Amino acid sequence: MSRIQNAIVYLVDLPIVRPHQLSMHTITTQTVVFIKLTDEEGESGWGEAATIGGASYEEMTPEAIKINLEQYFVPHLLRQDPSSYGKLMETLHTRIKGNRFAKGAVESALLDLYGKQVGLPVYQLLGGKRQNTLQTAWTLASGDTSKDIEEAQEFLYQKRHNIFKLKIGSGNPMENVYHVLDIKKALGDNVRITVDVNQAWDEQIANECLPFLQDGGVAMVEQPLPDWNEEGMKRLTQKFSLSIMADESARSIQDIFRIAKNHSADSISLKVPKHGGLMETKKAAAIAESAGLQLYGGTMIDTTLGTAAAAHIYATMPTFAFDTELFGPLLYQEQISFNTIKYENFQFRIPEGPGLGIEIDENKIIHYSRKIHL
Ligand code: MUC
Ligand code: MG
Repeated sequence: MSRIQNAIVYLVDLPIVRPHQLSMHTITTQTVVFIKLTDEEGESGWGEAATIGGASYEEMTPEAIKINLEQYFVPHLLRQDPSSYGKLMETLHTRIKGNRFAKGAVESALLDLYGKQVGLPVYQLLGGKRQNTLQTAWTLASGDTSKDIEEAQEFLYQKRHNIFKLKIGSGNPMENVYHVLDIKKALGDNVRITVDVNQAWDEQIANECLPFLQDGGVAMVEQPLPDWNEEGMKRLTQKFSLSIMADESARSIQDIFRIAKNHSADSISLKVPKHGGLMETKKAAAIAESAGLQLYGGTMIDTTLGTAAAAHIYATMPTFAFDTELFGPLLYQEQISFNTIKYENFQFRIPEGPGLGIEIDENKIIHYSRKIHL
């Protein structure tokens, strides 16, 4: 088997189509770290770590991910055989603390490379695909009610999305509740509306706002409380019938085990970077499933590459009660790949391999790479 001969890491700032407002940050360009592993035959495998707002979403900044990949990960990868991806990841998990986003990027690159070497799609390496398409939500986050309604109506008309997630962590909580209810009323009963608070409320605000959202037909609320407030999340889970979803509080598989054991959420948002790779994501889903928690196929607003990585692992899993939100590629002004992911009939198609099935446009990545050296 051809061994890894070279590794290169890019830090890339990619413009998006409109500002995307979260509780802690408004995204105008999305920063993504790419790693390319090349074998002795010249075949290459790619992985990415997309982050949101520097250090505002996760402790790991993109700059730190790049340096850590170069300094601490690459030495473990050079001259190694990508077919031992499981063992290689085990070495990284033992030798390097934390760094889940970086681990996720490396594992994707290893799987992409190995899949290309043996001519198989990644989903085939990880259990085989259970479905060819997955339904996917769009996030309305322009910060403006009428713009959001217009955007959603356009996507409904195009049959692109009929599930909409609203970011409501920024600004006055009650005004945001009315913003949600106005959108729900305007879009009618055939759409699913969910909300993401991104940790912005305390328990008292949650207790004030959630009855209105529940009565207004909102299906699920993502991370209403800060990630540390598991007791509060548990009380909300017991009190309300709409699904309380853990996102930022459900990072490691140990977090998910604790949430499952204490039933401190009804549902879990999965994300490949958050858990530290595709295989960890599958473990996370199994732990959640064992406690009857509902699953959601989340995103870090990944490019076509990260979206493909998520799609390959999600395709091998059981049902997603809340479907997925793999809309990332649609938010970027330009794609970093020659091929793209197909969205039609409210579904997107799992990319076919070999590897992740994404042909990277390296010149595009170089074009958007940050020019200042750290
Ligand atoms: C999050 O918290 O879910 C995913 C989609 C989106 O709009 O924001 C991200 C992060
Ligand atoms: Mg979230």
